Amino acid sequence: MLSQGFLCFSEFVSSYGIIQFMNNRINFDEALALYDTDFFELGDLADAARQERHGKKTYFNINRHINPTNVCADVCLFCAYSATRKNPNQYTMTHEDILKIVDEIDKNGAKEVHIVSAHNPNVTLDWYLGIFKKIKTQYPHLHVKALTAAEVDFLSRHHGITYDEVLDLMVENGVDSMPGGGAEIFDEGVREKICKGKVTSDQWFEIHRKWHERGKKSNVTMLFGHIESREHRIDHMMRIRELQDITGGFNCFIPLVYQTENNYLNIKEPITANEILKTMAVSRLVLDNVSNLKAYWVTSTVNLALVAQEFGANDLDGTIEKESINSAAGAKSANGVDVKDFTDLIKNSGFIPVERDSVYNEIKVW
Ligand code: V47
Repeated sequence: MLSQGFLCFSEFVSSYGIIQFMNNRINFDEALALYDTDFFELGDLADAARQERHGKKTYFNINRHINPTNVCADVCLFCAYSATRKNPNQYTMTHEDILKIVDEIDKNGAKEVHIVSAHNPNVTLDWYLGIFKKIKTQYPHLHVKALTAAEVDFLSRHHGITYDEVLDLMVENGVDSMPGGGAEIFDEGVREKICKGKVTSDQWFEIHRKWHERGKKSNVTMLFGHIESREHRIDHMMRIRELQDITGGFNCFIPLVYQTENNYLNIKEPITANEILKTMAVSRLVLDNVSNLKAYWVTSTVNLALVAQEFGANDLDGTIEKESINSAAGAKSANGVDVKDFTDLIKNSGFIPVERDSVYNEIKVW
């Protein structure tokens, strides 16, 4: 019934009600039609779906991103972080450097450390994995979210071991969950243009499926606002929904807004706020089996992330403190936000700030 077009869609929603609408799983064409729906009507639908699951609660955590090296064997045109591209300042941290940061953030009350690196061919497998064991031994209460599927694929290729072996080593060394990076856009044609040679879409899903089969959770991202179309975004969401139906292992979907600076994609027109909010709303409605939708303020700005709470988002990531990948491409995020300011912003926008742990157990209502 929804596929009949925009007017019928509106009529359908008003005559059958939002809950009735939400009991129908949205197909590809219907998802595409949502983009042409009235902006505020779409927002209301996404908000109703959000409120049904989470009410007015907005989750965040006290975390820190660490990016231990920017030396990269892969070539992604959207990336400004990799030192092999436009960034001449190579760095590779030692385990001692990393532990020093972890010690600092632990003292500041962080509950999670998020560790994502470039694909560095000059360091050992133990450089990548041994750090997790050291963190877990010295700070057993910290949740370690680390290694994207792109890194897992790189380690497997570079060190001649299988995905299963890399994933087993991650578990052995204390990785608790996997971040959602490396997903970019799953459409193979777009991937060929923006990140040729990196982990393929099928491999990305294989790695996450194997991780979920180990009883572990992960996130999934989507890099949007570059050369992809709305159809590519919907295809991306549909592929996620399919694996989630099987494993239930994704905690959270994170649409990452493409940052335009210092990279080789040369996108002249940044995506509009309207299109960002519509994409948030559509993903809330399409991904009916992924509980959490993150408005990652580092790439969307804090202001738009706050508005996104009314377009389906129920999670604002965290205080972050420092981040290098998105800020290299122009995101104004390098120094994070203070927890008091962060929670005040959420409250003043009409939502309830709830500190969570990395797997969405509630820690404190602020
Ligand atoms: O995969 C790279 C993206 C990702 C640009 O799991 C860019 O909780 C925008 O995965 N503009 C890494 N984005 C970051 C990531 C992430 C971030 C926050 C939370 C979580 C989570 C994961 O950064 C990469 C890539 O898609 N990225 N360059 C750019 N120019």
